[in-house]
Amino acid sequence: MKAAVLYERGTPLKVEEIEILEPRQGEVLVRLGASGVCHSDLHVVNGQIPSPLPIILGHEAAGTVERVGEGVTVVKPGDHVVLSFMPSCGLCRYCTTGRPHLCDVGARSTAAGTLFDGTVRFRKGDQEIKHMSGVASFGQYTVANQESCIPIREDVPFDRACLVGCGVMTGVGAVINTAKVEPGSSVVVIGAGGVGLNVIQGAVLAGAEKIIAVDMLDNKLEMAQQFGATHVINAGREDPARSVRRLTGGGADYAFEVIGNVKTIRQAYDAVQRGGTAVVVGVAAVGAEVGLPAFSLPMMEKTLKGSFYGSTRPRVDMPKLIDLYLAGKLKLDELITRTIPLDAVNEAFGAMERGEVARSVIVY
Ligand code: COD
Ligand code: ZN
Ligand code: ZN
Repeated sequence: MKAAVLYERGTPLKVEEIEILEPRQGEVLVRLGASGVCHSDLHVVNGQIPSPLPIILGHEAAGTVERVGEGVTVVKPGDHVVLSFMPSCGLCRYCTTGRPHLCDVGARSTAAGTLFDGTVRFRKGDQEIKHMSGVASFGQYTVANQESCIPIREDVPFDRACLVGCGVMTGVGAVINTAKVEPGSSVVVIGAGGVGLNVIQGAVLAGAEKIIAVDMLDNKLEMAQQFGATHVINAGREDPARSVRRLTGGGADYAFEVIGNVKTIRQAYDAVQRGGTAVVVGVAAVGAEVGLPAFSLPMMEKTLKGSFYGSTRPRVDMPKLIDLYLAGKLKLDELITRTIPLDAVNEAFGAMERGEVARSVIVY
């Protein structure tokens, strides 16, 4: 099959023919329909997210089950699926306490770039190729653990459905699952990119009253308004924390950092009022540290909290998000700036770096 392989950090992906092996016990061969290009894919290319190499990137995907290995019970050939980029074993301490996105087994195998059994299903000659997050969707097919396969209804196009696999779940879930924003709250979203726009529409779903979007680019702030932001701040022209305090009369109830930058994490913390919660969605470089005024943690009872993958319970949340889309209550069409062939994946990284797109989506 054709796939895009990262051989060396800081180099373009190589789109080439590679060998894909049959699914083994508990595994599923998926014919990919579409894959979003997310900033985390680029983070792996430039080394900000460490990963083994060579690897097939792509972690925001949907497709059709082609064949299943022995013992697969959750899907059958022909089923449409979204792929979860954190396969959850169902048995570890996190899975059994309702936090499948923190699964021990999933964390280990995704860090290793393998499936659950510690091996891979991609090869080029004698060389093994790793799987990003058990999804590896920058290719025509993939083999995934059945634990990654989330069945969905068939009346939603793959280029929409794939977005639920990362950006939409990560953003909407940060609001609904991680922060549990209450109706009437004031919410600040720092970074109105592919994920930040979904934090904004999550805040709309939660019934937030003020939704303040912060970005450096006016085109992103226009999109933010389209997704439900009631106010916008261009961080290149205004100090975000100060403008937020002015707009909210002292600070917001919630702030979300959706960039992965220590400076904007601090801005999120400063933007919340007494009793407020700052939620960090963006992943900063390994080793980066954030300084905080320590007195304000107890004295202002502020909370600083991380959110990974929107604290997703994929089998419940992902079909629900698709239902919301088909009911006209969640925007997916508007997230897709471009649909592209696999060969254009490197150009999609360029467009992302230049801030031109919410999402480029590879359609197979
Ligand atoms: N102030 C304000 N806005 C800024 C600043 C700044 N200093 N710097 C950048 N921005 C804006 C950009 O203009 C852009 O609009 C936005 O921030 C970033 O958006 P994108 O589209 O480039 O990136 P996303 O939305 O696709 O991804 C953002 C993440 C934070 C999710 C991602 O980069 C990340 O940290 N991923 C790891 C987290 C994770 O959960 N990974 C697993 C799979 S995603
Ligand atoms: Zn992603
Ligand atoms: Zn588990």
